[in-house]
Amino acid sequence: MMIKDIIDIEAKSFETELREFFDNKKEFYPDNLYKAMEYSLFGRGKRIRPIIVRLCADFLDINRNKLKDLAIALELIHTYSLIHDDLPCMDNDDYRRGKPTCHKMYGEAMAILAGDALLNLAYETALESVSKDNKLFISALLLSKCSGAEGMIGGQVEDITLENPSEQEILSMYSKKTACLIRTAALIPAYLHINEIVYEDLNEYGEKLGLIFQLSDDMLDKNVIEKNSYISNIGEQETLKLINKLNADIKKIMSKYDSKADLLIQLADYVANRKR
Ligand code: GRG
Repeated sequence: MMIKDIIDIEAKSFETELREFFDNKKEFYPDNLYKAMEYSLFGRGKRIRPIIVRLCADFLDINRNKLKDLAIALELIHTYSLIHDDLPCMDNDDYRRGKPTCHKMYGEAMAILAGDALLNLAYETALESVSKDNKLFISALLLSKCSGAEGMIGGQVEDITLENPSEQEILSMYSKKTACLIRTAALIPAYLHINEIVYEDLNEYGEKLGLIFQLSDDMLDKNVIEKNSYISNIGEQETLKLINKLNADIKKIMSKYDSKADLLIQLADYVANRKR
C-alpha cells in the first residue's frame, strides 16, 4: 500500500475515535461553545500529529490504543492553536482549510473561549489517561511543556516579535512553533520504550520532520510574503535544499532499523513533497 493511502486510512480511523470522544462531551457543554469547538475540530484537518503518534507506536511495537487519549489531546491542542492564531489580534485570517475561520463563524469571544476550552479539554484528557496508566505520565508532561512557553507558544511569541531575523533565529522559531508538537507526537510512544538510543533517534526524527513540515508549508504558501518565514528571508531554492538535507538526515538516522522504519521514512518523504 502507498503511504498516501495509509495516511488516509489512519486519518479516517483517528477521526472516528475523535468523533466518539467528542460526542460524549455534548450534553455537558453550552450548545454554542460545543458548536464552535466542533466546527474547528472537524474541519478537514490532516491529522498528521496523531498519525505520527500511531506510526511511531507501531514502529516500537507498542499497543497504539494505550496512546489513543494522548493522541486526541495533542490534536485538541493543535486545534486550539489554529483558532487563536487566526484571531484578529494574531494573524487575522478569514479562512482556514477553505472555510471561514472560527471567529468569522462564531464571533471573537466565542472563538477565544472555544480555543481555551479545547486546551482545557486536552489536559483533562491527558490527566485521565495518566490516571488509568501512570506510565504515560512523562508523555503527558512533555505534551504540556512542548505546547507552552518553552515550545509552541514561545515560538509564536518569537514569530510575532522578530525583526529581520537571521537564518538561525528563523530555524529556532520554527523548531518551537511547529516542530515541538510534531516531535512530541514521535516522543509520546518513545517514553514507553526503554531503549535510550531509540528514544534519541525518534527525538531527532520528530525534530527534523517538524522542520520539514514547516518548510514545506512555506513552499505551499510561497506566493504569500510572510515577514519571518524561511522562504521569504532566505529563498525558495535554499528552502528546498534544506528540506532535502533534513530528509536525507532522517534516512540516515532511521536506516539502522532496516525495513522496520520504512513507513516512518516514507512519511518524511511524503511530508517533504506534500501538496496540502
Ligand atoms: C496561544 C494565543 C495562542 C496562540 C497560539 C502557536 C500558535 C498560536 C499557533 C501556531 C499555529 C501555526 C500557524 C503553526 C505553524 C504550524 C502549522 C503549519 C500549522 C498548520 O498545521 P496543519 O497543516 O493543519 O497540520 P491542519 O489544517 O492539517 O490541521
